[in-house]
Amino acid sequence: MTKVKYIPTNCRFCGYQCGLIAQVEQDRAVAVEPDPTRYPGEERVMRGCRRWRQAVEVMDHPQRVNYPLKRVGERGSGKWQRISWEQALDEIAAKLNDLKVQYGPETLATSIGAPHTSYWPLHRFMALFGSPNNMGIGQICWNPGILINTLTFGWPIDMELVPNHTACVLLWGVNPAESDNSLLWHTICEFSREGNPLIVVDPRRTRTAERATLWLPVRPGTDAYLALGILHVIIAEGWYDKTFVKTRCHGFDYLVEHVQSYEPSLVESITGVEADKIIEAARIFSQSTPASLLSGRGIDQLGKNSVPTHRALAILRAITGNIDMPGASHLNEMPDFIPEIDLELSEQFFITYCEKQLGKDRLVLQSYQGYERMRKLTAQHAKRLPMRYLTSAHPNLVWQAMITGKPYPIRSLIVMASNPLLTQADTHLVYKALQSLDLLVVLELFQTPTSMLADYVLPSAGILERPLMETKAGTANLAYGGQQAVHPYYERRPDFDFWKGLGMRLGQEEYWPWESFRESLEACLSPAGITWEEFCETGVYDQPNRYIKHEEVNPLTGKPVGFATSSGKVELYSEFLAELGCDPLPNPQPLIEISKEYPLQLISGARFQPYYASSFRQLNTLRAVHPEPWAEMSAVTAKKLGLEEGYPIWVETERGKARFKVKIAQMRDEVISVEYGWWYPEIPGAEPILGGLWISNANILTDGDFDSSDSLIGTWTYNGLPCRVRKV
Ligand SMILES: Nc1nc2c(c(=O)[nH]1)N[C@H]1C(S)=C(S)[C@@H](COP(=O)(O)OP(=O)(O)OC[C@H]3O[C@@H](n4cnc5c(=O)[nH]c(N)nc54)[C@H](O)[C@@H]3O)O[C@H]1N2
Ligand SMILES: Nc1nc2c(c(=O)[nH]1)N[C@H]1C(S)=C(S)[C@@H](COP(=O)(O)OP(=O)(O)OC[C@H]3O[C@@H](n4cnc5c(=O)[nH]c(N)nc54)[C@H](O)[C@@H]3O)O[C@H]1N2
Ligand code: SF4
Ligand SMILES: [Mo]
Repeated sequence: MTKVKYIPTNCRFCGYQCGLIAQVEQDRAVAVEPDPTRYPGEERVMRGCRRWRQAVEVMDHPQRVNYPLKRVGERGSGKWQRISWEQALDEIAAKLNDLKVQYGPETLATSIGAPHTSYWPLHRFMALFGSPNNMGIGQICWNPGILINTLTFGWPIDMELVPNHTACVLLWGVNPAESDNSLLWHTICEFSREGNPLIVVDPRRTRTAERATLWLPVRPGTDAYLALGILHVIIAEGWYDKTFVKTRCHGFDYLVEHVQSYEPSLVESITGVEADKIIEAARIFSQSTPASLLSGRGIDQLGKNSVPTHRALAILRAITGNIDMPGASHLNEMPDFIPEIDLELSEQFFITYCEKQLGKDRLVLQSYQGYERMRKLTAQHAKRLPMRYLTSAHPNLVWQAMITGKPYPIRSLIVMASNPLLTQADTHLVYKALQSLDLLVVLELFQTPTSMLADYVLPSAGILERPLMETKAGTANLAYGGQQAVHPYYERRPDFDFWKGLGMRLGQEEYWPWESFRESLEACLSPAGITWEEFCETGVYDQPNRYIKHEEVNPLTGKPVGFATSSGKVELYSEFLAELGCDPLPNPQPLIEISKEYPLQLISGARFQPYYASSFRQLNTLRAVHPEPWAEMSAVTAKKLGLEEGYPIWVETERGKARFKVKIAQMRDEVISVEYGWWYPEIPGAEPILGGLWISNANILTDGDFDSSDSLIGTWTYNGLPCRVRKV
């Protein structure tokens, strides 16, 4: 009789890593069930999620990559030869060595995406190899909030929603109903069911906005005006927290003067949000204590307007006294375990590569100099941000360097857990860049349009096959994860093994002391005083939050510690930015104007279930739920364009065109919202089709141009792009 084991493990189809129990027979997973005893400890999360049920199907899916593959024939021809891991690693290491000798270490770039896997082994390898050219999506995901909150409050903050305590929730450019089937979303649902004030700022009446007591359908890209309008009302009415402003905020007088002109009527004319709704939002948010604010990609992807919007929202939190208050927000702490920055080794080695960072002379924050400046602030409270995400290369400059060889040649790329042909801006540019390379290596679970162009595709161990430990990149004292349920199937390996294997071949032996990924995680946890087994039991390491830390007394000075900023206070007026010659107060930047030719505004990538970016289109069960890509528009807009629900259309921008089906939705008029990440794994995977890459891919329509992106962080624009629509 075969022995059946039930192993506590985790889902890995999104960042939450919910607890699962895997039923395992002879080292094969045969079934999975939610494990509500482990993180996140909530049955509702998994009940509402379709993905985890596919865990067993994914293990043996016919399109999984199971063995190391080497390209034979032309790039993209779809002809592969199976080779051993040893051969793959030897050949890749040798080629990288040759390229390094010829062009310098900066000739190697890497590409990462959303947090699908542990990225620190890649960062560690790159630090030791000597290249600054890791690119990700930080400029339009995560970094704007992290950097702006740090320079305003001295460290990143998390929003908090505490049942029966939080009095108001404001969701700004975020749609957890589709993007975040987490405990937070279920708590928001309950909060709104109980009749509490929920304000949602979004051009679309999303499933999140449907629950709102007040929906502000802002014109895409004009959020900074709206936030300044709300600040204007709060200040004019005297609705701010006078004690907190007086004792803990810097530059209130400048702010008062700055927001004076943002009268609700003016703001209405720019944002399209009615003046009385602006006043109502200001009143509710400021008069409810504690009030909680969460923002999302809606404002992280506004090009030059992302920074002023984040700054205005940080100020809104501050003058209403919602900083480091239970039920409003928590100013995070450094981890007890080894923080990401030390795993990366980036501090130790950055001198060897920071000079080569592309675009460093323009980027005030998202650069090594920027990092150094921020570190001077956070060091006051003995904190260090992770370096590699916050200094990652601007993708547009990397693609250009591949194609033109300027300012120096980038001849090789290793792609891990990302699919840049679908998820980076300007697919034509990315395609041209990938085609130009001497070496393209892709670490993947599945064949994707990106991997189809590779020289080597290496099989990664995914869900159920590898240990997990995620942290908020070392910006908080929280880690979660657990053990693998089975050994990797076929010849798949954890991504860590690839980086270690390559490092061992390239002179990095002393920096890879751990036998396995699991051993490295164990070492990482040890300063926190917990073993790997203890960690796996609950699936989480965290500590009770401390609040109002700015009032704690420093025993050396006898004074409150305040905030780790230039002034020691919350910087409404940013001395830090002023010193760098940047706007110390939030100033909205000119919008990308629509024209006669492109009269509509495009949102290129709002989230939707059951997919995650370009992932999961190959899973039939999920595909049946959502078989085709939609372009949403209001009934008024559709009528004006002569369209009806279900019509196939081309959405066009200056960059190109992509095909979608019309879906009538409640949203602002004159706005089109297309789904992103669409390709067709069922279509043959060779050139020129590349899995249907060129049909409905939203990033054919976008542009990540460096010079027109924001000069602090390098944020480009995904929301509010001029576009037009044509019937197919
Ligand atoms: N137009 C537009 N573009 C956008 C956005 C937008 O809103 N609009 N959003 C941007 C944002 S915020 C993000 S985060 C990015 C997301 O961009 P990506 O992270 O590139 O998106 P995914 O499609 O999730 O690609 C992940 C790939 O990793 C593979 N994978 C999963 N787990 C593992 C693993 O453990 N190891 C390895 N080696 N591979 C694994 C999956 O099979 C999948 O092919 O897209 C960005 N692009
Ligand atoms: N199902 C699913 N879940 C995901 C992902 C996925 O691809 N699919 N991706 C994951 C990743 S990588 C991320 S970063 C998160 C993102 O999570 P969210 O931030 O929730 O993601 P989005 O849906 O892109 O954006 C939120 C909202 O911003 C609105 N918006 C667009 N333009 C504007 C604007 O100009 N102003 C304002 N105020 N709002 C605007 C959109 O209509 C959208 O409803 O989700 C994660 N979860
Ligand atoms: S929310 Fe769903 S997809 Fe994400 S980890 Fe949990 S079960 Fe998996
Ligand atoms: Mo993201």
